[in-house]
Formats: sequence, structure tokens, C-alpha cells
Amino acid sequence: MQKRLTRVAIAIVAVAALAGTTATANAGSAGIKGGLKIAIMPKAVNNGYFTAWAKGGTTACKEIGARCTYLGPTTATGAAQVQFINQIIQQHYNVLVISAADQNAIVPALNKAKAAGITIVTSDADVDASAAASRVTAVLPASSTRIGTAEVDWIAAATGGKGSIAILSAAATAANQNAWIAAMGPYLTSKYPNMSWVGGTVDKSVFYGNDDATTSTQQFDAILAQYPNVAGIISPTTVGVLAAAQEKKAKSLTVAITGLGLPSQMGPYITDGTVLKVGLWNPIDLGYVAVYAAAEAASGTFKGTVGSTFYAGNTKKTKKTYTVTAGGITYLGDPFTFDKSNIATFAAIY
Ligand code: RAM
Repeated sequence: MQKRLTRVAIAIVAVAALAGTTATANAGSAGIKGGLKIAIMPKAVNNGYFTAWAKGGTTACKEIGARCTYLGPTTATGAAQVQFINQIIQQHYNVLVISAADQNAIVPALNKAKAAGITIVTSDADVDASAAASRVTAVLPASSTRIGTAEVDWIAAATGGKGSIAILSAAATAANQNAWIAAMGPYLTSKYPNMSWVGGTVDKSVFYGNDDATTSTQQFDAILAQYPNVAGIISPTTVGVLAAAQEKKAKSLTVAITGLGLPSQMGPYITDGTVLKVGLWNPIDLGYVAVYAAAEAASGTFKGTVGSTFYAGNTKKTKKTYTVTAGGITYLGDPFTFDKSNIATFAAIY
């Protein structure tokens, strides 16, 4: 499975390189209107994870003949995103692909955008389930259970299945991190009898770095100050896990670290043994698939109802069909695990 997906990832990068040289937009792909004006909005633009996500989205835009803009705030908050959502309404975009920094705060602005005729797809981080009608579908990496439990298994591997664990998350408002953390709680308790949560329960063991490097480092330090015997820290954010690895190395600490890390950023820390393993899906693929979903919805060929399908890819080899599951969610596939054996291969891609 992993090998096959790696080949897909490499194929998509190759397509991106080709598209980059083509410059002008294609006439459009089967069933997709040409000339769509698409906004791709991350939680924050200054985050390498979203740079990769936008790279995939931009590749898709070229393939379908759309005009794409990557825009968003420099701080990952709902309030900051709302200003950009208002901007895309004023500028008459047809499509918005967005990773929600705040599952609730952006909903009124999204509903305003929808009322203005903008087709919305969330990707990476969804809005709250109660606001599912504001978007056509959410294109997410994998089920929360799959991602959350994998992270617990990684920290167990790094700690020998013993000791107390803390979480260094992004923000309390982020639906994706919250869903993964919710899945970690009962899994750790049932699968690893010699492991526990530093605060007694998973909810009381979470620190928030706001997807900001400085705040993440401060919160990492706060975990160690409050729980000097902490055995491991799970950071389900690329910003947090990088800050944790850097701080562990700088201070020669022994606490085990894992989480969702960008291989290009985590490579040095896995190679030198600071971190045993981390994992992630391919954010390039995630952005690519989300743009296809949104463009088909804006073209009237995809409705986003549960069980409905859309495709991504413009050649026989890359074209793949995706099916919407419960809650209007479409999944990309299982996350990859990176360790010393494969980190260099992935680091070269994203
Ligand atoms: C950060 C963001 C993003 C999340 C990744 C793993 O870059 O919080 O939403 O999916 O980490």
C-alpha cells in the first residue's frame, strides 16, 4: 500500500513539473468548466505543510484550466481567515478550497460566500459537523481514528510502551487536531496498560502552540516544566512537532517525540535519532484532490451527497475516483510512517 501510494506521490510531482512548464491553462478536464476562479486558503500561509498542499492544488488548477490564487493569513485563526473569505466574495471567486483554522468562527463568512454563489470545499481541517451544509465536501487525509491511533502507536514505539504522555497541539479551535486527539484518548488507555496521560485524561493533557513556532516551543517547555517526568509528547501538527524536535535537540532532552511531521522538515531529526518516527499523508495529493472535488462541484457534475463520487487526475494513470462518506467527508488514504529507513525518499517529495 505504502509503495503504491509513494509511486502516486512521485507521479503527481512529475505532473506538477510538467504543468509548470506548460504555463498556460489547459482547455479543461472532462466535465469541468474551464476558467474557474479558485481561491486556495490555508490556515496560515507561512506553514510548509500548506505550501505543499497549495502545490497540489495549483497543479490541479493548471490541469483543469482554472485560475488559482493561494491566499490567507499569517496567523492560523478564524478571525484572520474571515477577512480573506470576505475578500474572495468581493472579488467574485467561483470556488474556495479552505482548511478551517477555526471550525466555528469562519462558518458565518462561509455561508455568506455560499450565498454569493461560491462553491466551497474544506480540506485538511473541516468546519464543525453542524455546519456541514456550508461546504460541498471535506477532503480529509484519513479517518480520525486511523490518524489518532497511529500517533499513539508511534509514541509507544519510542517510549517502549511506558510512561505518561502529553500532547502539543495546534489550536483548541481546529477540528482536525481535536478529532485526532479524541481518538488517541481511549486507544492509549485500552492498548497500552503501562502508559497514561500526564493530566489523568487526554483532554487535560493538551497544550496549544497555535501552529506558531515560538508559541509551540514555549508550550513544549511548559509541558516539561509542569510534568518533568513526561515520557513522551505527541504533536499532531507539523509546526508543533518540528518545534518539539528542535527544542529536544537544543536542550539534549530525553523525552520521546512523535506526531504529524513534514518529512522535509523532520528529516534531520529522524536521521540523527532525536525522533524515532513521525507520520503524515501527502499534502500535495490532498490539495490536488480537493481542487478537483471543488471544480466538479462548481461545474454541476458533483453534488457532495453521501455515496456520490468525483474524480481527480487527468491521465489514465493518475485518474482516481473518490467517494463521499458519512458526514460529507472524502478521505485520501492512510498516513505514511517515516523513520530512518524511508525519510530521505519522502523528504525529497514534501
Ligand atoms: C499543521 C496544520 C494542519 C495539519 C498538519 C498535520 O500544518 O495544523 O492543519 O493537518 O499540521
